[in-house]
Order: sequence, then structure tokens, then C-alpha cells
Amino acid sequence: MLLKSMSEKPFLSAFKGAAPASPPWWLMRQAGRYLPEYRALRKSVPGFLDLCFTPELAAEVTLQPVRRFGMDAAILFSDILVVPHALGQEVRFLEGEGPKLTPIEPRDLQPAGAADRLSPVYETVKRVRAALPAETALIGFAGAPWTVATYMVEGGSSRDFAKIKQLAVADPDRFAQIVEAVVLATIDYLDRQVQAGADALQIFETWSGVLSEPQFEKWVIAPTRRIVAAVRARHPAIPIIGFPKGAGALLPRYAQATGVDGLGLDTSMPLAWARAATGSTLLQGNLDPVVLLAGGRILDDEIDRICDAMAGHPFVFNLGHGVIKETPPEHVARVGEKLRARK
Ligand code: 1CP
Repeated sequence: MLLKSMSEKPFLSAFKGAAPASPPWWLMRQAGRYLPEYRALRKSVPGFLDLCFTPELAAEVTLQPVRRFGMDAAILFSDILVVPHALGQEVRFLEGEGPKLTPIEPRDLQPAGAADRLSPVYETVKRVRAALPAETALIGFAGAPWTVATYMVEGGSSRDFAKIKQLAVADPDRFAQIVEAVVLATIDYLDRQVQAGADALQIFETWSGVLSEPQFEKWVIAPTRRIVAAVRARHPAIPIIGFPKGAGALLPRYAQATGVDGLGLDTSMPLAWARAATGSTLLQGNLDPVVLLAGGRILDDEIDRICDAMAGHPFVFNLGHGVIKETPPEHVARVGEKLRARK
């Protein structure tokens, strides 16, 4: 029994109800620009998507933070916008400007075969799986349809989401064609990541906080529920984490209606409330990335506050959003030390 529990990956044990004093951890955007070894490797390819689609390099970038800091999980290095790319929309990442997507007609999106066009990603998953220590889990991921569609419709990052919200309320049938294409492609894409060796999945819903309750129901909950159900039908045991950033008081509804196994909590989420409102669902989060950037005493105190609030509950320590690129790598190392020292 002891041997069995020792051979389990701590990250996966948390989904089975384990709640050790020293919780498992990983960080959103743990691979990326705050690491000098990432910046060096990034220079060797012309575009960001070249990095995502070169398995040898993407696997190396995935492994970099785990090698340095010993997180309990690696997250596949890719991006949520590889799905629109696979659907036939042109996606470019411009230095300092973020993603740019060319407009496309909903009827021109090509969900059939989209997942096949992402085969380099599955090769990355295989390579990472083979290289990771036995105790480290590998998380595959995709963007949730609403969040991915914001980039597809707005043509890039947005401040007010005016175009997509207008489309969603004024021409829901046309918008539904886009969402449908993303749902279909995402189901196959996640399925293929699991087949290639991902131990768990995370669905990033970064922009769930900009919708009214009925619109949230329609464009966040319904498509996510379909993806979760379809992936589950193919892989009944795969843990799925939903991260509905900014969902606020809609978090319990999201948890119950989508059927995810774990919930990512953004920094604004009150921990005692989230814990009480979502039952036994595993929770993950929610350190402010700015506190990680700051380091020092406030970082130590916040790690304790969050872990104390989650004591006795299945929990994965993480940030409330991604690592900020100016973050000193030593602060990330400190998170690992501090968590391991908790008894
Ligand atoms: O090389 C570079 O500097 C590009 C920066 C970068 C990186 C490192 C982008 C561009 N994407 C990524 C990797 C990435 N993106 C990962 C890899 C694994 C890891 O976490 O270490 C993941 C999971 C994502 C997911 C992602 N991409 C999200 C959801 C999570 C979140 O941050 O909210 C979103 C919204 C994107 C879109 C995206 N990708 C990149 C940019 C600049 C953006 C736009 C962000 C915005 O609109 O604010």
C-alpha cells in the first residue's frame, strides 16, 4: 500500500482526494520568457509557431522548468491558437504585439482533419513523456472555445471584446458555426494528446469574465461540457481541469455543469468561498503572479496563506494567471522550497 502510494504521481493523487501538507505544484506559463534558456532557444527559430511545431524544441522547452525547479507537473509547450491555425485561419505572433489572426468566414473553417494537422504537437507529448521523471505528470491543454473564438473574431488580443460580443448576441447562428468548428477540432486535439501520453488536461477559459450569465451559459458552459463529455467518453479516467478566469460567482455553476474534475482559481477568487461552493472538486491556484515577481516575505506569506486555506482539501498549488516575463527564476525556485518545507 505504501509502495503503491509512493509510486503515484503526487499531481494525479490529488485528483483521487489526496491532500498532503505539502501540495503538488506547477505554474501556468512555467516555460517561457522569464527563463534565459527559453530565450536562447527561442532565438534559434524564426517564429513562435515554429517553436510549437518543432517537437525536439517544444519538448526541450517543456522540460526546462521541470529540470530547474522540480515541479510535479510539466505543461506541454504549445499555444491555444494552434487550433485556429489548424482550422485554416492564418495566425502570426508578432514580437511585442501579440497574436494576429486574419479574418475568415465561418464556412471556410475546416474542422475535419484539423487535429491531424497538429501532429507535431503529439510528437512533442511523446518525447516529453519519455523524458520526464516517473513522478512528474504531463498536462496537455487547449483553449476553451469562447476564449479561442475571441482571438479568431477580434483578430488578436482585445480590450473590450466588442466585435465578438456583438456577433454572439446579434448573430448567434453565425457565431455558433465558429464555436462548433472549435469544439470539434478541440475534442480530437485533446484526445490525440491523451493518446500520445498526456496524464491530465487543462482547458483555458481566459476570457470567461466578460459575459452575462445567459451568455456564459451558452458560450462558456455548453461548449466546455461537450468537450469534457466527448473526451471522457474516449478516456474515462483522464483528469480534466477547467480554468474559467474571471468567472467569479459563476464558478460553482461552471463546476457542476461542465463536469470538470478540477478548477483553476484566478487570483481574485476568495479561497474559503471557492472551497465551500464547489464541494469536493480539486482546486488549483491562485497566487498573484505579481507576488511571485516581487518575491521575498510577501511571497512566503502568500504561499502559507493559500496553503492554509486549502489544508485538508485536494489542492494543486499554482498561480492565478501566467508567470510574468520579468520574474526572477530564483523566486520560482523559492516556491518549490517553501512548499516542500510545509509539513
Ligand atoms: O515566445 C514568446 O515570447 C511568446 C509568448 C508565448 C508563450 C510562452 C505565447 C504567445 N504563448 C506561449 C506559450 C503558452 N501559451 C503556453 C505554454 C505552456 C506554459 O504554460 O508554460 C500555454 C498554456 C499558453 C496558453 C495561452 N495562450 C492562453 C491561455 C492562458 C493565459 O495565459 O491566459 C492564451 C490566452 C494564449 C494566447 C497568447 N499566446 C501568446 C500571446 C502573447 C497570447 C495573447 C495573450 C493575451 O491576449 O493577453
